[in-house]
Amino acid sequence: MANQNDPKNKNLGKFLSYILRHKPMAIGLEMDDRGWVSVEALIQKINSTRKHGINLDILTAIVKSDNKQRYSFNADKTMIRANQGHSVLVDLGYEKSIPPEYLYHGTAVINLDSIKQKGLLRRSRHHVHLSLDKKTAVAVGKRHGKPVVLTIKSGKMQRDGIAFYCSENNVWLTETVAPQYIEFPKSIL
Ligand code: HQG
Repeated sequence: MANQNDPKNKNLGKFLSYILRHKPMAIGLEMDDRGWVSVEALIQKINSTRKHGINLDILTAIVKSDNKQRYSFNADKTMIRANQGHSVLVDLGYEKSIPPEYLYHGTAVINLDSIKQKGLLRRSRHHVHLSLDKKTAVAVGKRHGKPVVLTIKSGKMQRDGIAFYCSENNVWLTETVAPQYIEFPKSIL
C-alpha cells in the first residue's frame, strides 16, 4: 500500500500541494472557483509530466496517509482539492466558526519585531493560519527559522466581530491578527 513515507510519494505529496494550492496551470489543469480539480485529469496530467506514475489507488493512499490531511475528495471521488493553504484565488465555502479562547501561531524569532508592529499578515496565502496546540505551532515555526509560539486571543477577536474559519483539517483561519490580540512569550524557545 502506498504511503507518504515512501520518498516517491512524499515528493508526489509536495507536488500535489503545489498544484492544488498554488499553480494548477503548471500542468495545464483547470481548477474551479471552489478549488476542485478533476481527479481523472489530475492523474493524466501527472502521468504525462512526471517520471513516477500515479493511479487512483496511489492518489487515494496519499490523500489518506497525509500527515496533515491536506486534501479531500468530493463524495463520488471525481474531484479533489486542498483543504487550505492556497495562494490561488478560491472560495472554499468555509462557514464562520467560533474559535477556542486561545489559538497559537508558530513563526521565526526573526519575524517578531515586524509582527509586534504590524500584527500577523496573511502574506501570499488567503488567511493567517492558527493552530489548536503549541506543539503544532512549534513545528510550523521551525519551517521559517528559530521557532517562537505566539498566543492569539481568538475568543476576544471573535467577540470583537472578527471572522474565524476552521478548515476541514482543523487549521483555524482568519484574515489578519492585530498586535493587541497577540501575546508574545517572555522568554524565547
Ligand atoms: C510570518 C503549513 C513578519 C508568519 C503550516 C509566517 C501552516 C510575518 C510567515 C501553513 C508577519 C508566512 C501556513 C509580519 C506574518 N512580519 N513576518 N507582520 N505576519 N508573518 O508559510 O503560518 O505544511 O505563509 O509568522 O502547517 O508559516 O503547507 O504561513 O512565519 O498551517 O500544509 O510570515 O503552512 O502547512 O509563512 O504556515 P506561511 P505559516 P502545510
